[in-house]
Amino acid sequence: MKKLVTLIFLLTLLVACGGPATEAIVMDEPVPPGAEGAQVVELEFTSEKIIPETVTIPVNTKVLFVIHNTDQKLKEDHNLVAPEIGLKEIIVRPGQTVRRLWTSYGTPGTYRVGCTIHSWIDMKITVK
Ligand SMILES: [Cu+2]
Repeated sequence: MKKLVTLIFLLTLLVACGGPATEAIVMDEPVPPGAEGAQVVELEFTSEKIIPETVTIPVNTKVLFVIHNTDQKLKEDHNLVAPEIGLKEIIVRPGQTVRRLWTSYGTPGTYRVGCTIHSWIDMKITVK
C-alpha cells in the first residue's frame, strides 16, 4: 500500500511538472556551432552582481557569451535578459557555465542587462 501511494505521488509529480525534462542540463556547455569570429564576452554571476559591470560591443557584432554562475551564497539560478537589445533570457544554473550566441543590433546606447530573478543583479551593455 505504501509503495502504491508513493507511486501515485511520483506520477502526480511527473504530470504536474509536465513530464520528464526534454533537455538535460549541461554544466559546462560547449561552444555552439556558428561561433567562429564572434567577440567573446565573459560574464560571471555572483550573489551581488555581474562581473564586469560594463561591456561595450559594436553594433551588428556576433557575440559569444560565456557566462559563469559562481554564486556561492544564494546558490540559485540567475538569468541574463535585455529585451531592448533582443537578448532573450539565458538561464545559468548554480555552478554552470553556458555559451550562447547573440548578435548586437538596434540603436546605439547603453542598456541594462540583468537578472529578472534578483533585481539588484545587473550590468550594462553599451552598443555603439
Ligand atoms: Cu539572479
